[in-house]
Amino acid sequence: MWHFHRNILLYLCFYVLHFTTQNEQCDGDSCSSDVTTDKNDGGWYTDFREQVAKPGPCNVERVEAATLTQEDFIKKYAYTAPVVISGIKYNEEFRKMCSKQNMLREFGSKTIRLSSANTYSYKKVDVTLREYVENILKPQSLYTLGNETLYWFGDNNYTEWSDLFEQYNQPQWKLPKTEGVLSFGLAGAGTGVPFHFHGPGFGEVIYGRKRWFLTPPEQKPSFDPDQTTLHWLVNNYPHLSENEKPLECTIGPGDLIYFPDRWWHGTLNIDTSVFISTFLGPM
Ligand SMILES: O=C(O)CCC(=O)C(=O)O
Repeated sequence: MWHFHRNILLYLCFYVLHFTTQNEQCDGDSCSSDVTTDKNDGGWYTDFREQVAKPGPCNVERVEAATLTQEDFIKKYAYTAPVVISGIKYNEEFRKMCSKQNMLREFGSKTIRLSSANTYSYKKVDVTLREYVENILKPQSLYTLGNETLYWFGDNNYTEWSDLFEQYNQPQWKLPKTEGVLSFGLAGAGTGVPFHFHGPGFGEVIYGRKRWFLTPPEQKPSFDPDQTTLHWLVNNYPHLSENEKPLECTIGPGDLIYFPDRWWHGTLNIDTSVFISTFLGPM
């Protein structure tokens, strides 16, 4: 009888411990415990057993949206350093539109184009949003190659999805002579895009959490372009010296990350995540 009660007690302790600590997990010295999974997850719930990777430390500079002027953005970050801007409040309507229920109701039968989650995104597959959500959107397995993992990010049809895109307010900080092109996505826990680079841009998480890794243009990270970010995190990251480690930050709803031109970046979704990037290109 005592064994029976003891087992129940141990089981309860495990659950209490798990639920009080799961948003404070981190790798490294400082935790991203301030970035938590919002209880209001828009229906994109991620069970803790599906969280195959943890949030990490945040050593990218963080500033409050309300205190960052356009002038400071240009002076301190636009051409030189990434920054995480917190407290973005102007996309609440867009956020409501991205709830699972609303997206399936409004866009479930529309076609989306999935890309393989490797650096050069070769493979493209067209499916309906409903098919993706019900049958393809899954936590990443450590053993699946990036080029065998299908990820929805970009290749958006702005005409068919105009109701959604028109609702998104682009970041208020501007780079002279550039304009933003939007790229919207939804992906499972543990998925992400391995290291790559292109022009400057912003990434915003609408639901879920996303861990970003960044290195300057001259510091190419060591990675296999066909392996997933999760594979890199488990197999390469722990062996990096402090000098080789990328900058990183885990961002959640209300955070916006900016990456300058040609900075290497890789991403890893901690939860099932809805996200949107604004790529800045010449006008
Ligand atoms: O959000 C992601 O997972 C990919 C974002 C990205 O790589 C980009 O914005 O260039």
